[in-house]
Amino acid sequence: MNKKVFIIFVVLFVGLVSLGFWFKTAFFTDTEAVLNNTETIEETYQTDIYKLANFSNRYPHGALGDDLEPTAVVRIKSDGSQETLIQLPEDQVFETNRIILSDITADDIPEILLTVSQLDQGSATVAYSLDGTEIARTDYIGSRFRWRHLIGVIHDEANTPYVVDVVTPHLDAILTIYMLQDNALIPIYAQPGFPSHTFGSKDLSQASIENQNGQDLLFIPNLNGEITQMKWENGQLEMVEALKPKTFEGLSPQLVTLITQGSEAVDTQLYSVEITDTDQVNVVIRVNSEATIGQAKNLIVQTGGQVNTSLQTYIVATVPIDSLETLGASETIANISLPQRAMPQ
Ligand SMILES: [Ca+2]
Repeated sequence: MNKKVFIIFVVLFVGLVSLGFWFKTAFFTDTEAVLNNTETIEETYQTDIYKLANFSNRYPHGALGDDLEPTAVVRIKSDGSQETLIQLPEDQVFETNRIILSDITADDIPEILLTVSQLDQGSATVAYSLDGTEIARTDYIGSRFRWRHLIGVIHDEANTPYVVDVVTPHLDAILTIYMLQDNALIPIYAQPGFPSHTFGSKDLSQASIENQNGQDLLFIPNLNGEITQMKWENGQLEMVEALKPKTFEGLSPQLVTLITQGSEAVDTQLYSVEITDTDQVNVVIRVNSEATIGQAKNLIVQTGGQVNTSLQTYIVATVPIDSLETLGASETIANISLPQRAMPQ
């Protein structure tokens, strides 16, 4: 090989390598930025923040509305320093958007509770200590894309903690209660018929455990569309009250069902209609024509609501529950309804 040819080879080689680096930087930096910008609910213990991170699309299930799931838990100290406590292996993701910190070992130090999904086995509920060491888990469900909705920890009359989740909330919806035994969460109670989550919704608080006057109460929807309120005593769930769904005069039965039970439509997040935790409801409203969309927006604002976005004759808004009747009864948007198909482009 003469000198000239050799130099040309070197130049070409260096050029290709540089081009490769440029491509990697140009594309992957953006991808990583997007992946890590996904919204999650973090938790604080003492002064440390615990946060989900390192999003991946390697488990494209979409139970929570998209195919991006976190794969790591990081701890952020008050000085801003950050350390990775947990990084899942390549075949697993955290199929949740929130950290739950709750003590399950009765030592007054919380554990980190998360839903872990495995590519072939579906979901398990897993507990880690605050340093990221796994301390206990349920079995996996056993099939890909079979999810469980982790609700939290409930205490019985002796103040013993038990983990609560709903296995396959979009299918049999089996409310399950676990006790900690060695390194396992052992199911000791299981009852089907508690659809605690709407497929495709990012809202994991449709069921919750709340302490009222020293008593833990589980609030969870049943198949009748009621919110049941139960306590856990002597190894049994005891019904305290079943709250009937609110009635909304002037709204179509379809919309009322969607408001009280959530939407099965999974085309896009914009179509989920759900009660938020502040006594408000997110709605998609379709008005009769583009001419009246301005009036409809004004009405939403006047009744204490907020227009989040609008497109052609569709409005996506957050409104107080109590103003729904006003909105539905109004002539402006008398035909309040939910589109069942994809939003027009
Ligand atoms: Ca503990």
